[in-house]
Amino acid sequence: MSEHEATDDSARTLFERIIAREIPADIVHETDTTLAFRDINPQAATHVLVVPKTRYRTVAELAAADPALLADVVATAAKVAELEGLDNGYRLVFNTGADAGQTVFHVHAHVLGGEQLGHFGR
Ligand code: D5M
Repeated sequence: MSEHEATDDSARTLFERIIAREIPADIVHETDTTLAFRDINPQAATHVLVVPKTRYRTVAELAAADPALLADVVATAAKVAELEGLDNGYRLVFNTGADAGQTVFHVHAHVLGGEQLGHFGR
């Protein structure tokens, strides 16, 4: 376990348990370093989450500690968009912290698409 895997709590997150196959998920794609699975509460016709297999709490923490792994997450998101046929575009979102409504503190990219998306913000 790296020093980053339990920065503010010792409990394993939901996503670590999905990565370990302890909780079922609808997995879309997997690489050596990332896992992509469907969001349980979809906010668009296509809504997939991409996580690094190593836990960092936020995208800022990931970017500072392991930029190559952040690049892997973005590349997996692009692969998911290709596999899901999001040829007309998609949105990549990293909710970060309370104001953005981040609920799971294992960094994850939301891949949203498959329909015309509304403008984001409030
Ligand atoms: O996004 C956290 C996301 O995680 C939110 O969109 C719901 C999703 N979620 C919660 N539990 C599950 C399971 N078990 N499978 C798949 N997706 C799940 P945030 O950016 O932290 O608000």
